[in-house]
Amino acid sequence: MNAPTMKGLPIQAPSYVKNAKLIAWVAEMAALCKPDAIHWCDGSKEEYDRLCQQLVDAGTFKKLNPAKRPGSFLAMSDPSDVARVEDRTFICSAQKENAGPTNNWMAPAEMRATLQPLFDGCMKGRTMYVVPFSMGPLGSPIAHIGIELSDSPYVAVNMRIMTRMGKAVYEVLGTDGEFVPCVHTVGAPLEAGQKDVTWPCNKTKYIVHYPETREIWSYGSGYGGNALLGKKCFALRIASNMGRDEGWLAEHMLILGVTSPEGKKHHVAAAFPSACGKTNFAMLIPPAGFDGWKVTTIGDDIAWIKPQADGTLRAINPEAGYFGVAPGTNDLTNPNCMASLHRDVIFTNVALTGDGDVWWEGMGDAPAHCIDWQGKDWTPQIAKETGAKAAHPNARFTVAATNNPALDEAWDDPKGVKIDAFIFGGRRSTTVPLVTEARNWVEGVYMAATMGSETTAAAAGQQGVVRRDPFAMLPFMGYNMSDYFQHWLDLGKKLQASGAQLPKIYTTNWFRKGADGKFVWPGYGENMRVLKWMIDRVEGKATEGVEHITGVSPRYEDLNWTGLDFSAEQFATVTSIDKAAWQAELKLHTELFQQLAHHLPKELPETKAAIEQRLAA
Ligand code: SAT
Ligand code: MN
Repeated sequence: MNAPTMKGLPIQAPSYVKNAKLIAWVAEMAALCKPDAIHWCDGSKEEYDRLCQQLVDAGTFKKLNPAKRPGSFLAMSDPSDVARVEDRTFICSAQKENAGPTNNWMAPAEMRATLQPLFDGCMKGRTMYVVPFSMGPLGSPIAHIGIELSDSPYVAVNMRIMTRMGKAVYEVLGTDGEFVPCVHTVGAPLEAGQKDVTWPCNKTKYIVHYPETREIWSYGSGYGGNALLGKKCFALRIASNMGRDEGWLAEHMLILGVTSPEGKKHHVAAAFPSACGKTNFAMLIPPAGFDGWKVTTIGDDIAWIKPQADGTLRAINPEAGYFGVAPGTNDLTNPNCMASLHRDVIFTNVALTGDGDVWWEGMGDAPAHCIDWQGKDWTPQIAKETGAKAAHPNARFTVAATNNPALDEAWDDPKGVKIDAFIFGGRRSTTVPLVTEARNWVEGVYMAATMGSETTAAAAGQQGVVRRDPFAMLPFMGYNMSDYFQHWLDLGKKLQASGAQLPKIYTTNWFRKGADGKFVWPGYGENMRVLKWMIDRVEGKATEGVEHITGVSPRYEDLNWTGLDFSAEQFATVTSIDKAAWQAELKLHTELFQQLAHHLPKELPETKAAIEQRLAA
């Protein structure tokens, strides 16, 4: 057999790469994308340092003051490339109804014909990085391997933090192991002699998934989930398809451990839409009145959850780092996160201070002057006059999980951790109470399926609009949403049949506002008060609480208030059920069910009818 070639030149795969399918695929993609060179990433520190220096030389990275932030860099993106592009994200299943009404769809053949000319020569003048990565602990039975080809060194270094990236992946892959092929280009080929820009990207963007063939093709963006393809594209959109076919769950959930003063440990998986404080909840520090309680982080964004023979669910964090929202993070809201960011961090779109450090809105006192995320002068006075933000609202940090002082000792355990409870939390200024426990699995699935949330800066487009965000998965669902609801219901039945105690399901809303338009619930570490109530319920220790139309909520006296000044009136403001608001809310559930009518499990309208009856009573 002839060696695969690029522009007639043989592909020089390193000797430790032995997977023939991989080598042939790289050759095929190189022939299409026509890069000037191919770099097979080995994941070493030396390689990381070299690529970071290259990014500094190119002007993409600024090296931060090593006395203030050792080993850290700041990237400022193109102002047009700052968030996920949901309207440019496609699920290209063979049948349109398998993508479902919540996804953009195009027939695979048509999409391939669209992408072919865009990818033809798209890497000219650039290097194609071959990035081998494992989602989940290397070799874990729950883990899966991906290979990302990208012409962005920014992507290569971020992937080294966000995943288990490097040479060892090839050993797991062997000669004939399976991998998910992920191709990414910024879509900005360079003609001979053309000078590069610091953040190459293209106005045209396509984030494309082929669920049947488990492929990802991404064009035109260098930012976050558009470009770091292990994250939302693989670990959620493609993995949700794998999970459906193989009987497991790929969820937009953090995973945390809670240890009581007696040393008893529980694990909770919690789904919140993007930029709704997931990282804060995953790193929560228990407040006054919770001496001896400890919260530890297994994951901050994504959970892969597999049912076991004994009817329990075990979860791993497929990622190895955090790509978290910087603005609003400070020593009060999330001290563990701030401590994680002392060194070896890649910041994107925060502000640069005069002493070579970073700043963002909500970090603390504003500097007298800094350079904003667009490279312009920023002062508090300019901000007052123009409203200019120093950091983009979706500015991010990329940091290794091992930087987190609250990292759980089992975070890298290939077996994962046993899940005792699920939380689904929307961002709602009205209607939805602070916390509700579902009376059973079906009711929990109903509450998760009908969850609404106000949109945030994590996605391009208008902010603050309420939209239905089932399971906080709306932008990340890789197949028909109603089939996904069915998958959850089926799993519940299966676990129940095995006689195991099902995890309890909760909904939370930290974001209710008072008449003055301000948040009433203090949130952050104080969320421990709600978490403790859940754990007590799981343990069968808590009082009965109060039963209402959608489930069970605690009474004021059911929570521990030591160390917090929060009155019964304030508690009523965040827990009250407003009949008129719920009548309006249920109309929106009806609209959602109309939209999702194809394959909608009958249990959901049945549950809705029961809620309506309770509301009318
Ligand atoms: O998809 S990103 O990782 O860019 C951001 C998010 O939605 O959490
Ligand atoms: Mn997320």
